[in-house]
Amino acid sequence: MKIDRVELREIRLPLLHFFETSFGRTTTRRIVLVRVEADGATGWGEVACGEEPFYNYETPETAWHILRDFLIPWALGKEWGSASELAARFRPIRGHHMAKAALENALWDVEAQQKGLPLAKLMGGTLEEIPCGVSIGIQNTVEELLEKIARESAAGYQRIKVKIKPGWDIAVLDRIREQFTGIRLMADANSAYSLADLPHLKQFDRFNLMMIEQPLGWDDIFDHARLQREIATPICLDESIHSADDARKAIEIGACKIINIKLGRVGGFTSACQVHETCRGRKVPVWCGGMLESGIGRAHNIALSALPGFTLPGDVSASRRYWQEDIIDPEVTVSGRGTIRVPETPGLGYAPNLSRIEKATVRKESFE
Ligand code: OSB
Ligand code: MG
Repeated sequence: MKIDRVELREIRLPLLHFFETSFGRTTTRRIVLVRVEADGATGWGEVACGEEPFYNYETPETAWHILRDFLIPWALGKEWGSASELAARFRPIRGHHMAKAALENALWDVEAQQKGLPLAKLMGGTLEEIPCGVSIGIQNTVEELLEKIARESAAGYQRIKVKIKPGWDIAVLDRIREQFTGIRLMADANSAYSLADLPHLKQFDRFNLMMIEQPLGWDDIFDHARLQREIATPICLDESIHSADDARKAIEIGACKIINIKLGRVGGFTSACQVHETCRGRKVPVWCGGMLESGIGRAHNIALSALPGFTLPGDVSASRRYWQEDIIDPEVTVSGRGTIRVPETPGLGYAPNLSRIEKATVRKESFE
């Protein structure tokens, strides 16, 4: 594949409802999209970072810089045998995984089209439909949260994840379990606690959670291993796993029993498949995380979720939970059993809607 042209654009998409985590509230997404033209085919990728450097250090601005000044010049005009070669080429740049993933994943889209394969199949995906959960942010009141849980459970979603932080945790989980005894429930702290909170964190064991996600430091595995020895609830790591090596080390020291794989956080499909292999070989279940993606990132997440080790419901859910109108056709829909069908057409399996993308665009730059 020879990359003839790359286009960067930033779009703004207002969320239907604000999304709040322990690190802050998002109301409108700023999303950098990457469009790659190679051998007459067009591939799309999405930078998954947040607006502010709170989940990790990347922002739309840092991603634009790294793409414009390094990744795109390195990729442009060259012949690539496979998109996985881009991952190898990008290795000298430390970090900036979400910027790298957007370009690499766009080339995977091209490769899948050229090979006439759905992206999921190209990655080794075996599932025909993927199990879906939802991630529900911190709300203004507990009543609003309970209403949302009722609605999503009734819609068929297979597990509910709630965001927690000090002051929005034990009492909230008590209320949830009072009303929803049997649901599959988990909690995501996004690094809101420390080992000093150990007595507090031990109380979580009474809620029968499937797992607690990233309770401690965003860059920690050591303290998580300490914590996992003290609590029965399985720990799932998100923020602190950036590679298959990170996953191996975390599993070996007992820092987690489950791993959330995000394409952006680990640097793209090549790395995500390696993390998946590492976990599968050690019988550690994985699931696909989300970053409030538009349809393009969502389509990539669906393809990843089709790999056989993705045995737990992920955070990949219907477009209409986020957007008035998604930027792909058809939009992502979820069955009454809480599943998404994996597309069987070549490439992404969803068509980017160019006029909607154009309308949402606030800046654009082309590279030939
Ligand atoms: O920690 O999984 C997370 C959203 C933004 C940043 C971090 C996280 C999340 C989510 C939302 O939980 C998942 C989604 O619905 O896309
Ligand atoms: Mg998380």
